[in-house]
Amino acid sequence: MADELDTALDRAAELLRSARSIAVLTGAGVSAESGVPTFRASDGLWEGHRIEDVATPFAFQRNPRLVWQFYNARRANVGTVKPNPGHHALAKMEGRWGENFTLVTQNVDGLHRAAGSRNVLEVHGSLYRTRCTGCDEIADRGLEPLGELPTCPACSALLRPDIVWFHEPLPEDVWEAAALAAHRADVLLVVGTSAVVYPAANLIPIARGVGGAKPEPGKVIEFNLTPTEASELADVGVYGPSGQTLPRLCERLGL
Ligand code: BV8
Ligand code: ZN
Repeated sequence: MADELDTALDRAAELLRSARSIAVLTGAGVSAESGVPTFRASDGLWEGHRIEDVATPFAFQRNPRLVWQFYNARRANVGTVKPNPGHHALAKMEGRWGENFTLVTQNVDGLHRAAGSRNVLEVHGSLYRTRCTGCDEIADRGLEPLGELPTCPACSALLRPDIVWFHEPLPEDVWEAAALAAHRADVLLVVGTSAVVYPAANLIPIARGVGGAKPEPGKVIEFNLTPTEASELADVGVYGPSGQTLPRLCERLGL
């Protein structure tokens, strides 16, 4: 098995050496080794909740107290964790490619920025931010516990997490930038995502230039524990914990 992983890492490094522009799509798996639970655990529950009960606008309308309980618990968890070597490896790669390196994350835990990544597109929002249901004010509130039903200091309306729930559109400008980065990418790294949530998962066919949208199809390299929905679109599959495989990739790149 080890030599299969070595071969995949060699191939991945070879593709990256000649890459001018790189995009990355990360999901919960890149934060797993930091102690942040992933979404699709075996029981289909998410921290003991059904997604419909805590991550949709209807859930918030129906029971904002439960939704805030869920998000305050995740904010508290993220306050106790730190980036793992996988996050740091991606920050190192950005140092090498500069503004030709765009990191698109579905994660809301802020760990990429904490590891030093700068060009980060949070397509599903962030646990650090709240949005006002009255005046739309968006504020970074750190990870301090927010009360059971936090209200807006400006207009006293109920605050909500600045998170994209299911059935909600992604922030237009962030999505446009992510799709452009994938379109321009010579190589897309797909790290720690089951690639089942849309439109984020569309970045993979966009990077490949499906439908002849690109003169040269981009190469896709998957970093995961196991093959996923994205695997058939991947040129290379690097299977192992990303906290170990990404640093080994950086070693091969001399970073
Ligand atoms: C939209 C914020 C339309 C919440 C999230 C049917 C009904 C309703 C909707 C739909 C439907 N069919 C399709 C849809 C659309 C829906 C969707 O895609 N649903 C899926 C589930 C079928 N999408 C939406 O609703 C989107 N909005 O479509 O709006 C619209 C358009 C215009 C105008 C109005 C409306 C919104 C999607 C965003 C939802 N919000 N997050 C929160 O986080 O609190 S999504 C949620 O899932 C997280 O963001 C998470 O990142 C994301 C994806 O999950 P993953 O990150 O991939 O995590 P997962 O656990 O699944 O996988 C972990 C992977 O890591 C695994 O592969 C594992 O093997 C690997 N791994 C584990 N450990 C490691 C590892 N890999 C490496 N190393 C390790 N150590
Ligand atoms: Zn307000």
